[in-house]
Amino acid sequence: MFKSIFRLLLCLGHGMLCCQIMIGIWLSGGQADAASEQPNIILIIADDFGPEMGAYGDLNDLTPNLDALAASGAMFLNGHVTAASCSPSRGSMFTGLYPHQHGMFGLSHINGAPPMHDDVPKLPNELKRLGYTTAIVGKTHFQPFDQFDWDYVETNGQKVVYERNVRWMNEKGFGFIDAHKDSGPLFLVMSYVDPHRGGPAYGPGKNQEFPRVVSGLPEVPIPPDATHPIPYLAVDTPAVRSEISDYYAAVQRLDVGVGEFMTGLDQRLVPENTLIVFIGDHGADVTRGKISAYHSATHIPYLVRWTQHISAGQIRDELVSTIDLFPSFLDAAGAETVKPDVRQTGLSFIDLLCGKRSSSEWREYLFTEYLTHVPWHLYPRYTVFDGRFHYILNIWGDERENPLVAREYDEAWLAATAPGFSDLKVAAAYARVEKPPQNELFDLQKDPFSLINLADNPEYAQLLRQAYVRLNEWRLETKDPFLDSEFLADFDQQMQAIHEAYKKR
Ligand SMILES: [Ca+2]
Repeated sequence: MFKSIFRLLLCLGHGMLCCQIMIGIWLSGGQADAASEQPNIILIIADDFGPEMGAYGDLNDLTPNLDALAASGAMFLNGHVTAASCSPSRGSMFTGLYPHQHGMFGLSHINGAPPMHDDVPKLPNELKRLGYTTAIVGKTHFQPFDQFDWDYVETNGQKVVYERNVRWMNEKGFGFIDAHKDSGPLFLVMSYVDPHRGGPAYGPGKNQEFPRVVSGLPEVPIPPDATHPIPYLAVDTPAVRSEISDYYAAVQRLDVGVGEFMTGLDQRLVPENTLIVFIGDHGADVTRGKISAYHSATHIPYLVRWTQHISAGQIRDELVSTIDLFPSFLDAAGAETVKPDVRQTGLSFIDLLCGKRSSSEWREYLFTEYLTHVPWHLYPRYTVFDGRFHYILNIWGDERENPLVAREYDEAWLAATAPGFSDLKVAAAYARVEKPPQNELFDLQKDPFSLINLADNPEYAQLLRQAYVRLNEWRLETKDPFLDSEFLADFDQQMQAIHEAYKKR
């Protein structure tokens, strides 16, 4: 109770707002009921979505509903996932651990690929312990799924089912809310599939497209010739515009879906008693986005709304990670111990957004990693970002080629690696994707799209050393098993064996 009052008093919305809140507490005799102390928690995840929103300055400006959500609470400018691959990233959301800690190093659906360790903290289980009813609607893509305690998951009796149709998704979410909203606080994950690519399998000649229109949405997809390519592609051709317009059409559909979900949500649950977070699970599926380690790979939209607790219109530049979701949700839910597991290093952004923790007390360095996607994409790399400089350590850099560059379906890749491509700076950046050096260092302030590698520039030698030392400290602190070269060699062999078995199927 002390904690709740303390937090309310410190909320950024001063004056009349705090008066209203205090009156509410007095009217309830100083005993706010359990429901009002424990907000409903709604986590909305978009699949393969970087901050391509109007609110983040995207030139196509196609996200009025997401922008409205951003304006109604806090928008983090420096939100990142832990890894730019679906399963490892999602594992971090639900455990508060980095992939090298939770153990699901790559995609979870390939036979033999490692699942998360049995003993990881599990977000829905912890919230259930605190009285929540839990549900996940849509894409899951993490294992061992059955050890996570969901009260509601849509299945066909054997496995989880979901659709790209955003209205189908919303209908399932509303069904869960309507059935359980009177029985205590809810934890609901809405995990949309857009703007993930869809269609046939990856591979030469099997161009995997972004699905432009699904179930009639969007009603008016952006035309190719009006589309601004995603800026960090740094390539603009008619073919790129055509492909990327399909990505943005999928973003339009996501925006409609989230907008309609928000409308229905606010009709069902009291806004001041409902904490909402919107994130992507990593950047767009284009070169130097998904499945890489660049800033653009892990940078995501990161929005938080909690009406009357978090003042609207906050634009924040702290470095936040998806490992912060776990402690933040437990904090909001009133858990006595915000960090139930010593391995967790996330921070509660509730404290930050309500003024209990100042910006100067927040983290100075943000860490990400990439280990593998499917097992035959193993290429360990680690990054540290201080808000300006982004350092990437490629463990096999200068030694092995990156196995995941054959993006025959990626028009920017095709353009930037074609003979005669004239922008040498951009060509060099794309060449580094295929043959990474051991060290990459970018000044995001001067070079926002990570095109100029400063690692070999003597002027940055000291900064490079410091970044390497800090990164190594983090790997030691978080007990990264890949620090052991024998562990890495054994894992490499295991992954190759899985690949051989997969090819013989
Ligand atoms: Ca994804």
